[in-house]
Amino acid sequence: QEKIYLKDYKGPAFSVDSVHLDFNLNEDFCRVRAKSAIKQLTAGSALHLNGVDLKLIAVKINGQELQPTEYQVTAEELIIPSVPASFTLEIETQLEPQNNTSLEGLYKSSGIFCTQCEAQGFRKITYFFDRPDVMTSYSVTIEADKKKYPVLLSNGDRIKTEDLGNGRHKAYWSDPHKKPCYLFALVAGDLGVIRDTFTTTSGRKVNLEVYASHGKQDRCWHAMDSLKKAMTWDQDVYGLEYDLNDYMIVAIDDFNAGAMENKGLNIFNSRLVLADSSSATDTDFHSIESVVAHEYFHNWTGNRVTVANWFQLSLKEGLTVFRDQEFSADMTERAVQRIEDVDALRAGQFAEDAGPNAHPVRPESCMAVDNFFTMTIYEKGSELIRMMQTIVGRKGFRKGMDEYFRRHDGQAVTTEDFAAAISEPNGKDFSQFKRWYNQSGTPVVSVLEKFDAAAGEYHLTLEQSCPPTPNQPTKEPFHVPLMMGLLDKNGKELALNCEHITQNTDGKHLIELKDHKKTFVFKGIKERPVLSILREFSAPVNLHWEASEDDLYFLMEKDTDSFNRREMAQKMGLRVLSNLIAKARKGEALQVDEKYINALSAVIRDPNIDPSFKAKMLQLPSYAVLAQVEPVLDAEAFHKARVTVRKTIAKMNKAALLETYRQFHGVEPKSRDTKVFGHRQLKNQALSYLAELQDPEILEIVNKQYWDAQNMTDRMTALTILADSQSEYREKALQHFHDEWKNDSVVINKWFTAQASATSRPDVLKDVMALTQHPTFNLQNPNNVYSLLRAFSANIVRFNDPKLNVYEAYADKILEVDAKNPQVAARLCSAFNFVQKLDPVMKDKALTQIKRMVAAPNLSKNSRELLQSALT
Ligand code: BAL
Ligand code: ZN
Repeated sequence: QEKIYLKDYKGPAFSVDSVHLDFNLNEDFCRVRAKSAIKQLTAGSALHLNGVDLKLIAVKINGQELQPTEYQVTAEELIIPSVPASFTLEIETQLEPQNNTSLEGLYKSSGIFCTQCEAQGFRKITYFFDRPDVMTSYSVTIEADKKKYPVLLSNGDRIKTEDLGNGRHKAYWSDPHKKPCYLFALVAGDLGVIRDTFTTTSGRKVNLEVYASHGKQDRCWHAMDSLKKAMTWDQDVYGLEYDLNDYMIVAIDDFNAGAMENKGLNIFNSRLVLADSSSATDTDFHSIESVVAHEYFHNWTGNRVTVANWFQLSLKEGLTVFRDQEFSADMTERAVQRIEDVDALRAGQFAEDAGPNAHPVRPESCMAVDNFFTMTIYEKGSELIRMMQTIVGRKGFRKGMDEYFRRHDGQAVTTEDFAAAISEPNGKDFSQFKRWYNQSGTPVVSVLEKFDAAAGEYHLTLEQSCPPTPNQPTKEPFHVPLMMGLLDKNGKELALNCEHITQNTDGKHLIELKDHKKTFVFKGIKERPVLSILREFSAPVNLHWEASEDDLYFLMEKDTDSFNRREMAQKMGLRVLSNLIAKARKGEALQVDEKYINALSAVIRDPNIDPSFKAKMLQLPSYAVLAQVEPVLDAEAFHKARVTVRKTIAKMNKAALLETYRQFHGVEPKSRDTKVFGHRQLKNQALSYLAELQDPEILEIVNKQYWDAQNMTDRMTALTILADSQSEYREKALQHFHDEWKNDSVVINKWFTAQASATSRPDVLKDVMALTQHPTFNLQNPNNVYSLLRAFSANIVRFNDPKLNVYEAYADKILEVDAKNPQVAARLCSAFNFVQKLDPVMKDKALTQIKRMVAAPNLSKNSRELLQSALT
């Protein structure tokens, strides 16, 4: 299997003025007729059209059917060596959507026909230029049985629907905006719908529709509200309006990813649409709001301006993640949102960047384009956009975005084009900054401080480096924007008198580190200041800073930057945990540092800290972060250390935690206000700390919360605690949850995850494998696979249990999934990202399984690419 390279990219040799697609949908086959108006851009070019798993029925040029000698069909292409300069091409293909288990192209989910074309699914529908830089206008007709498929949808404007008189009907759609084929969509089925309208600033009345299976309409209103909020926000913040008369969202049960931004017809995984307070947690509501917004924002960043080739994926994904993160920050609490985004970046993307599949935000090569949908492209990509905004300020960034649309609306462009549109109107030079797009790995910035009392000078030396990553042994220095401040002993901001420090248009003080090493001198400093650096996590770097404990505790309490207050709590938490892990590995007794416990106890008892922020302050560093910073991934030692700290905190604060719990428990249980969300988060966190005590009195409270819960957040918190216990209440609660939700394809996934995530139970592997055989589990449903198998691999403690043969059982499942659905299998492969961190025995076990999978004869290129790299 061959790699493709960015350096080989060539623009298209043909353009397509328009395409008409006619679908004839039946139970056992689907006929597709595609009629395109094509022009040669490079004279004498042979026509190469992409197509996979298609049965070709006929090819016509200008109405004349071609003889088989006039074209060639390979496993991946239809080639017509000689074509006129301008011509009409008609292609008829036949597909079997009912047998399409890859969930790419046209397939069936619970009796509904639907499509997923990004990245390369369109080639499973018809032979076409399946590349994003060929943009054309589409008209579509869909014919199907009227009773079984009353709803027939595609992109753009609804033209009409005809009753064909024979029990069948036909819908006509036309999309006025040119688009690449990855944005094509079709849905046909018997669906329920809710409707609303939105009037844009310039007066366009847009019909909004959210479709889901019958009986689920009541759970669609939150998605509808989120859509309207997103439409308003994009007008207010970027002056961007919607450009069609209809905006449709369809919820589908079997969907590889989260959602898809097809023009005017978003198709969503139903877990990211359906929600009410009895079936969805606060976190679900939040995710739905942010993903609905994300897909909506793509209408401009992705659809109106798209990517020239898939190596540029971050052009639209990084930018759109950045936009959805900013939207969420405006809808909720900015500091808390930033903490959550950075936690996710660190746990997932930093691990990816340190593992065998590290790649640049703009990659140079790949085997499977679908493997580009990574946290590096999305989340690190978003950080790159954020750094640009930090450097030019918000106003400057808006000016750059306006320029981006002025230059590139209707085009397929590159990350270079984006950087130019932001930097040029702001008079900034981004030539060094662009290294962030080409160099993989998480840079390290080391901090060295010196205070010269006699001269009244504070010297800050910053040195950057970046560890080697696949194909990139050495790196050039990055352009790193570091937001910073200096505090006096009372926590007051000091005036910064330093010639190299800049203030952006938002009033934030910035060091723009461009050199490998540089010392910044601050003058007029009378007392040793306390440094606060990397405020708001202004760059995706690892900071190496041996700050004193006193300074860390001081900043935890007093920093004016909320992000850094919590960051210092994490930093202290890591020091404490690392110390305990080292002791656990030597078999020594574990005792938690008293100062640390006192600091966290003070946080618990401080009535002036906002509850949602307090919940973040009290979180210990995750296992995923420990796995990165520790030299060896020793699951047992990690678990011992973390549980010891949590237990000690609970023991020292039992009364205060119970008080917190009682203060907020049962208050406004149905409210979805951000404030109430924060209260619930804090009181449930108090409960989960208390549960570490394994005290019968506490378990009774947990059990009561399960049975009395008036919302899913409370119910799931209790179930998750019970599922990880040996409590007598465990089985009854799990059975009840199962019986209640076994027929609900979305909610039952929570039941899988609760069991797969248990860290203290020794037999999680047995539980998980038994669940794969459970009647409610379907290995062909991506949500089932993710919520059970992927959740299990994220359970670092049990997944890497040296006493069990987890890797072998997991590899069996990857192979089973891979045979049906390569994209889903590939997502499971990241479980082996930490292989280099394992001790020799465990590493050997993991590598044996990786080799076994790579040797499997029919392994997909998606899984092969990810696994193979772990061996090199
Ligand atoms: N384009 C794939 C789904 C998303 O990122 O919106
Ligand atoms: Zn996206």
